[in-house]
Amino acid sequence: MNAAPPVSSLLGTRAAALREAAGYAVGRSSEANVAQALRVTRQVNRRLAFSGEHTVIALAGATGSGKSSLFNALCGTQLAISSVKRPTTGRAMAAVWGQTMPGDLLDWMDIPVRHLMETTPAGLDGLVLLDLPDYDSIVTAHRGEVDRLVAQVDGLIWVVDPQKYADNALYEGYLSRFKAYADVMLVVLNQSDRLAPADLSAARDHLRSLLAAAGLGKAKVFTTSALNGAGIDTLRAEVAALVKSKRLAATRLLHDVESAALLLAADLNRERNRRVSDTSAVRLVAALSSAAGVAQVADAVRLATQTRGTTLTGWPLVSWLGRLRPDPLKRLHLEAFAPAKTAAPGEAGVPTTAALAGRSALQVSDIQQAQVSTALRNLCDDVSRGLNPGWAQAVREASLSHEHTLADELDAAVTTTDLGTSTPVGWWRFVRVVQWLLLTVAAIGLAWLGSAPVTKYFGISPLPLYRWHDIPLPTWLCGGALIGGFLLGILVSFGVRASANHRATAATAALQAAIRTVADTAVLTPVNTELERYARFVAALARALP
Ligand SMILES: Nc1nc2c(ncn2[C@@H]2O[C@H](COP(=O)(O)OP(=O)(O)O)[C@@H](O)[C@H]2O)c(=O)[nH]1
Ligand SMILES: [Mg+2]
Repeated sequence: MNAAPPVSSLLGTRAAALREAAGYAVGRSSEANVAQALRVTRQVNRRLAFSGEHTVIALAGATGSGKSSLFNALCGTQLAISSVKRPTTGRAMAAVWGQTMPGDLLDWMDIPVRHLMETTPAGLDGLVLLDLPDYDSIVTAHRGEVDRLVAQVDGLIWVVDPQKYADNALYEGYLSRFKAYADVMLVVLNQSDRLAPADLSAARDHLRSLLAAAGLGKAKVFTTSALNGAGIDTLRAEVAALVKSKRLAATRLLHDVESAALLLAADLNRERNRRVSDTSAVRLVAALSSAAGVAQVADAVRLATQTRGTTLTGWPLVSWLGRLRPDPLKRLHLEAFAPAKTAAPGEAGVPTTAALAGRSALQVSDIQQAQVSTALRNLCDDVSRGLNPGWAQAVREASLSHEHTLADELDAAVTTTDLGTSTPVGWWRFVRVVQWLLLTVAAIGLAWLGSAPVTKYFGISPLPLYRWHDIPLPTWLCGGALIGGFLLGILVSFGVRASANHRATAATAALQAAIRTVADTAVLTPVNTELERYARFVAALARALP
């Protein structure tokens, strides 16, 4: 085998990527799969923390298959049976070849019964061989010990005997969990001395076919006899080859990482560039605008502008009537607006956003509420297409993260938006001056006409009544100014209407911008953040997989 296989260098990066992916998947992917991924990464970290010098290989199998006998045969001494330190067969036992006892490693694996071999045959330096309890033990604790250790070892020698090897339940049940590790698994048909050579060969072929059917076709099959030593040297040589390759531990762990990553990636949609589309965003803003009463406010702005403009620029003799009409903005509690930009919030006379929030008298109908719900649902459906239910649910929750404050946020957006109605339109003042001038002229004309009895009473010579086209000048003045003012009022009303429309349009734009900000903070940003998390999850998973 070649030195420095790439597998060990891959392990660290893949395990880190799996850890990252699991972190993103918490609360989204299946809890069991996330837990498994985290367990595997912990396992890798712990195992990598110990020196790579040691390769842990366990003998596992059914009761009486010959695990302990093979353990002794491989050790070349009666360790397993003679050891008086071994209180029950419920605990594993370790034999270590090499100069030193890997105490930390065995402590971590919780194997108190350990033996350092006196001599180390060529090729076995660094081998830690475990004799496991019976996987089919009737004692639950023994089975638990087997489960715990097979998850921690680097390699497995599965021992079967001629009586029980054909047990179908074994292949479909217990062994199926090793599918991913078949290439680093040895299967030993022990007690070969009990079969005639022809039967042994047939049994071996049968065993191979059973393994292949169970998806373990890559596992190498050996035949041994712990009794007469047949096949033991070949098995030991194979074990030595595994130790020498130094790739066992990393390969086993790499398989673990891969399996855990595949679990997380199960029916995963790899489409990562998910973002809320412009269409969805626009629809949401439209629904929110409707719910926030933007149209209502715009209508109020139009009406208020028109009333104020007409009152100011109309014929003064009748325009004062406009003041009697209720201001539609006041009715919506929107009249108190003073833009926060003009003074620091909280300053005297300037209402703060908080003080204004939730104070508008706009009513949200059930229909508008339903429109918002529909827009939110469509938006989520759009970006969650093909996502696992857990992730789709997370997106949905992100879209509803401001559910309880959304109404207030919208109201605050409406009440703090400058509707542009605080000052009169510039030309209105000019028209007003003209209107009053005309009225003054009319008054002068009237006074002139009515001056005759007064001058007569005081014995003063009457004011001359200059005539033009046979009509006295003051009559011209009075009538002309009155008719002029009236006509000007009518003419100007068209201009006021245009101003009102213009202001309503401007107010709509300002309100929609404010609502877009609410949509951003309350919905779009939380949803996009969740989608970014998904993208990072998919990317990390891709790095964890080959
Ligand atoms: N004929 C024969 N008997 C064996 C062989 N290996 C083990 N045995 C016997 O099978 C029984 C169970 O062996 P043991 O090693 O304790 O099996 P374990 O339960 O898997 O540890 C013992 O009586 C052994 O002597 C073998 O290769 N050939
Ligand atoms: Mg035993």
